[in-house]
Amino acid sequence: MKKITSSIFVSITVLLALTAVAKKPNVIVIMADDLGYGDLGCYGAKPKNLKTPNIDKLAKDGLKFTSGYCSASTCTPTRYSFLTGTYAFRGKNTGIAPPSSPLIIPEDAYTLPDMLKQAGYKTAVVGKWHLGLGSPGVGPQWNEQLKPGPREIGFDYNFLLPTTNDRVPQVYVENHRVLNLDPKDPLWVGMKKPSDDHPTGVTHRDTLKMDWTHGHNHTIHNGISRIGFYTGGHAARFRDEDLADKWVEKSKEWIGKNKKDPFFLFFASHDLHVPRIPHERFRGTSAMSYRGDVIVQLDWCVGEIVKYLKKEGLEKNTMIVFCSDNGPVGDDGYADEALEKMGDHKAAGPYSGGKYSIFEGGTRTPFIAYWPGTIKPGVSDEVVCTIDFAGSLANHLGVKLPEDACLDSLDVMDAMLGKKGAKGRPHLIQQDNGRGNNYGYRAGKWKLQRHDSKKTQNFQVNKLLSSQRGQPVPQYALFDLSKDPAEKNNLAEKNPKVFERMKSELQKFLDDGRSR
Ligand code: NG6
Ligand code: CA
Repeated sequence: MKKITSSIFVSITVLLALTAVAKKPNVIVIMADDLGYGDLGCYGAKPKNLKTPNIDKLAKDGLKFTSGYCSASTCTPTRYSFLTGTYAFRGKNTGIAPPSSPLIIPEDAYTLPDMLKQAGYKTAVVGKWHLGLGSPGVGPQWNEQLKPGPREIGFDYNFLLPTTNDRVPQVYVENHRVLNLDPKDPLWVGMKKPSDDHPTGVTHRDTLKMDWTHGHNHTIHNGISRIGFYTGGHAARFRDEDLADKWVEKSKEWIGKNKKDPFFLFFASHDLHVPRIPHERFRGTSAMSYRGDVIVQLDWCVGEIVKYLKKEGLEKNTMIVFCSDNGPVGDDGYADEALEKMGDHKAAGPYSGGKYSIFEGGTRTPFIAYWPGTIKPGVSDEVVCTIDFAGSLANHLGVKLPEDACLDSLDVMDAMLGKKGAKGRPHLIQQDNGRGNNYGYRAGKWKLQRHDSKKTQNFQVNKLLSSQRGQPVPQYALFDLSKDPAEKNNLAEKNPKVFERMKSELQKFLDDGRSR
């Protein structure tokens, strides 16, 4: 009798556990690189030849956000905040990471993938990393074990482009190793020219397949000069043209192996970051220079992932969120005709600024949540941000975040799921790069700009629209986004009370060291 009761008890427990597991959706975050608010068909891109049918389908059958943000207008701080749930300006060395940066997320930090593992998930990152590898003060040991890295901060698996592809070296990192590295041809990476006769973008400029416009003139690989120098590791080097295919291949492979458990995949595309080098089959698909062609390539990747989920019967139990790491840029260092072929295309949509800027164009970016059968198709104006995944998913999965972690990650899960009456963020801090340079602060319809850096007070950097280049900005300005999305009309003097309130709220969140 005792035996029967206990076996019934065991079965019920197993059943309960299984039901609990069934309720945990797989989560795939597809993060584009330098994709602007207006760069997709579903966000109003007009050019006839810029077709993004697969992402448009996510938007049509999912929830398209019109106030979806990344937390910074450059890559490293957005990714830092995405994984730690804390604004990057609170951390050290969180600006754009150089080629030899050590891991900038402290090993003992509680991260989004840590939280998901606690909830029983398998976790992986495939694609661009750009958060450093190796110990503080040491950095990446390219010929040895590359750690700490993603696996030390919560990922079970990683297949990476270590920094960003305009930085050296052009090799894949799988878990702790450079893939296909021949020990007889060690990889050396540095910021100083290794020998007088080392060919660079300056000395061998006429051999380049794509010329540089600023920076990016050190070591040449695949006919393209980069930021930083390297030698060796020849067998390990990849072709820029093959990155997108590789991300898709490795993602499918990993999902295939891990589909029995709930899984979290961070699909970190390199498109449309410079150097923009589409695979041969995508060349000329957009009639908008390589910048357009890699948007088409990115769209293809999204289509492949969705197709694979369907094939494996995973689509209904997988939440996909599509987003970007910062706003758009035209010339970001290579002569790829992005600006020249932009025509009337408005890469930042109705917003001003773009990458590097705290104007809306810097951080207001495409944001689509897709989970067929669970998220009702529609459009949402609620404010959501890439920093909110930890807080939102934790609540959904019944995990309690530690008090001293994910300090700015809010629970906006109901808004992401499009639940009726659900509210997004009441406030959001936007930053440009690094620590405490410039901030945007949005609360409701109001947007405060705070430019602490003298450089941007004199010159609001905007490489996207040359007409706006070099416009001076005051340290503080106030805008009503509901009437003035382009932030042209400074209302600070007309609304002194709102202006003072916004200034002090922002200051309080900076001083408090947290906002949740
Ligand atoms: C800048 C690079 C730019 C790009 C950016 C990082 C120069 C002159 N400019 O320093 O090309 O690499 O860093 O982009 O070198 S991000 O999207 O990864 O933040
Ligand atoms: Ca970026």
